[in-house]
Amino acid sequence: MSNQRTTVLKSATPDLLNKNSASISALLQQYGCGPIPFVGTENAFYERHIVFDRAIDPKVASARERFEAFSHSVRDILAQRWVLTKATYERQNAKRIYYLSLEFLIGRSLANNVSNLLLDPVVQHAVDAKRIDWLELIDQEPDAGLGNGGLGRLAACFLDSMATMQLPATGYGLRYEYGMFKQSIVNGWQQENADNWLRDTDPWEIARPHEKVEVKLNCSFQLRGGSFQVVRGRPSSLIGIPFDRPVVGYGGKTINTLRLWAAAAPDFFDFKEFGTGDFVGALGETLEAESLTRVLYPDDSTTVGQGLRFVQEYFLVACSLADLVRRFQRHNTDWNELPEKVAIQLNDTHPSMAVAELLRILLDDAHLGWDQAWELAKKTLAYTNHTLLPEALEKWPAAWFEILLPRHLEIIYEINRRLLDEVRLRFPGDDRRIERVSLVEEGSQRKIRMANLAIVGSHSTNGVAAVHSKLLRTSTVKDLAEIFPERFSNKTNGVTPRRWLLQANPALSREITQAIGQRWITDLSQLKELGRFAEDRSFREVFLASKREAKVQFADWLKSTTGQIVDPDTVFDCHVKRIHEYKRQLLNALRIIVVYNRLRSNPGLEMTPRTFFFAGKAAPAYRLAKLIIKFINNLAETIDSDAAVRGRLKVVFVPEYNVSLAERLIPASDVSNQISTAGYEASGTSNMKFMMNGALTVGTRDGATIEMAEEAGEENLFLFGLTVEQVENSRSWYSPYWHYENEPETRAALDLIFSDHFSPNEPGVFAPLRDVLLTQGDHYMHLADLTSYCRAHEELGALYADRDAWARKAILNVASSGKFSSDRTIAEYASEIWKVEPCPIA
Ligand code: 26W
Repeated sequence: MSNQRTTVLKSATPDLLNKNSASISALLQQYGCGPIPFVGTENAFYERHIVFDRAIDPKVASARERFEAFSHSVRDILAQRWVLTKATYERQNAKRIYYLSLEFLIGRSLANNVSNLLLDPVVQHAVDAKRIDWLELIDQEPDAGLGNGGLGRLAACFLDSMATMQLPATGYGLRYEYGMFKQSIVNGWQQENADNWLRDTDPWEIARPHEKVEVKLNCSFQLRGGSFQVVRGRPSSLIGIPFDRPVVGYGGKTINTLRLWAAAAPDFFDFKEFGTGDFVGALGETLEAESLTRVLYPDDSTTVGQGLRFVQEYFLVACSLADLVRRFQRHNTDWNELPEKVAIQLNDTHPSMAVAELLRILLDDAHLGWDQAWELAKKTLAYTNHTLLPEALEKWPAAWFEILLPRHLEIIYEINRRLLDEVRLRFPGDDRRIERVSLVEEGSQRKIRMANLAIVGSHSTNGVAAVHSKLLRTSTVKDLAEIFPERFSNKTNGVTPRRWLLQANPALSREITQAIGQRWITDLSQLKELGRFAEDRSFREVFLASKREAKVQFADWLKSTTGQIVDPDTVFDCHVKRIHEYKRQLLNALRIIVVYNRLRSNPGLEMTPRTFFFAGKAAPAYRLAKLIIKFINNLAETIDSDAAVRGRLKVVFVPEYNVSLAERLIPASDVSNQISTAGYEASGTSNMKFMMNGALTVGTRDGATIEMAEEAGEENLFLFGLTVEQVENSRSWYSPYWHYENEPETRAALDLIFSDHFSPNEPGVFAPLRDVLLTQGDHYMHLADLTSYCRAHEELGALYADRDAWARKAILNVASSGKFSSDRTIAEYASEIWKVEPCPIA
């Protein structure tokens, strides 16, 4: 760890407030805040909001009303601190971080804010005094599901770390009225339902209409028959209304802001149309503008090339840059200072139009010359890549820029002209190279390569795990990395230990704190102190007991919400993430079928009873992913109705995977499956959450799992399968048929699927699985890894039977998970990319 980074980490660790203080006024005093009017007594802590906001008797308040009142009371406590945070940043004119992301997968906020504000004793007091059902109360809050998966959740973890480390950071995103769709399962199939998460008012957001910004476009839009149509050549504007959400750092010292933009029509009203009686027509304008931020795109793996998404991306960029430039100009007069005062991080290419937009502002609004504008823009911007999948790399038709943003297209062409001139100079005659690095992809339809734009137009490009960063540099954008080698680096992902350990797993957290004190909460490297407790028998016992407590709790929750019954004395073996071929839920299913076959043919076989949990959503248009869900559900049903394996094998597909479900399931897991085809999972972050919570990993050498094994020692994980190099080298000759023909268990598993054993009433429904696993060549090499996966599975089962040995390994995993705190990741971004320092609230 570099010295600089250590400094950022250390100075950023807040002095913990006195956790035992049960008095609000004492806490407020510690925060340096004055008293809150009307909070005379502890009893009035939340009741006053029921009385004054709702004008009802607290005795008759519904659970939802109690949730709102409670949240408002918590907001009261952070409000002054929030104001103070903003005032400090302004006064100090501190260098700011702006994290631009189309996704923030926040989850719930109440329990998180209570915990980060150290309010647990106050809440406990109110809950006891008023006999509140706390679990029912927090259950009233919908998950803020403004993201698809890993990338969106990473953004949320980063916000938590930046606030905890007292870094002056703002998140910028979109206020989708509908978040990630809700998943239900009907006859085994996924069904999507709208996630109307803002149906009831959200206590955490504050609209700031007076800080609205105007976004100018070169065309207009019409909503016709439910689809969005472009009207060319009729310039229009949209208004962005900011909605702010507090981001509470642990210890409650810094409260940063997540600013989400909602689209609205300009304020003017067409009186002429109104006068002629077309009242509805005039209002139509409003409707069309607002539909822009109506819904999150539920696709995490393909760029479906939807025009509305293109406009969403520009809208986020234009609103955020206008806002941050306005703030910069309030305190600075010299544009040359921009990179000293502003660091903008682009979360994937989704906001990469920021390159062209910032140049437009510097050229057209600030009237700088090209060279100066170009240098300033590059120094201000930085880009993170999250995927190597070619189908997920964004490319937008040049024609769309022409219609909507002709000035931006002009700027992009000028960037490209200068880039290609430079490349021609350095590599004379290398036309193929010119073709590859160009920002423009020629073809039947000209396209702009957004990753190339982000790399060329910024000073930093990073991947999210060592192996991913290396592949990015040496393969995906090799030519650009050769031209700008100094721009490339790795920043291995992390997750916030506050949400994912302290709050999600109170039983284990308690034992950790008992053993090593509470410093781990803001300095996760402290967990290494747990290492010596692996040899402590009594610690192993309390460790196993805490795992069992989490399993029982999960089993109870599952029963009460879905009716499914699982046995906490079986191994909880989990595979939870978006459903995608490369993540290989099918490989897991094949392994289960192999085990199923063994038990059926050998009823006396000794085997630790297992419960396999799957959860995850499929992109609505991804047909094979949806078929995989159907297959897992049919597999579950077949196994349930087969007396031969009852009590020894169970498969459960838990619907509606979201942050709250992850918080419940991960602490209850014994085994974490991280089994992507090597080279395809950029990092993974649930792998880290499982590790922290004492699950053992069975996984391939991919993404950050490689680094987890480096930290814990390979002997403490169950790694299997082809490596990145082996996958690459065997591509040309790999044939799934070889495995089908030479491995009896592989063949038997596949034949069982093909025989409609899992679909007796729907013959042929799983035929596409034969295509993908055999006929079409098994691109993700499921069959190549099945045998070694089954072997890892057996070793794992044997170890589980030895409770002591299992506990030892699990404890060593927890002790080795310190690197995977997002605090460490953010410390690296802060010192190596952003060059920002903590700005403690004075
Ligand atoms: C344009 C459609 C689209 C939308 C989202 C394409 C790609 C994405 C994301 C890049 C998908 C994503 O969430 N990637 C995940 O990012 C995590 C955080 O870095 C990594 O841990 C995961 O490995 C990576 O799949």
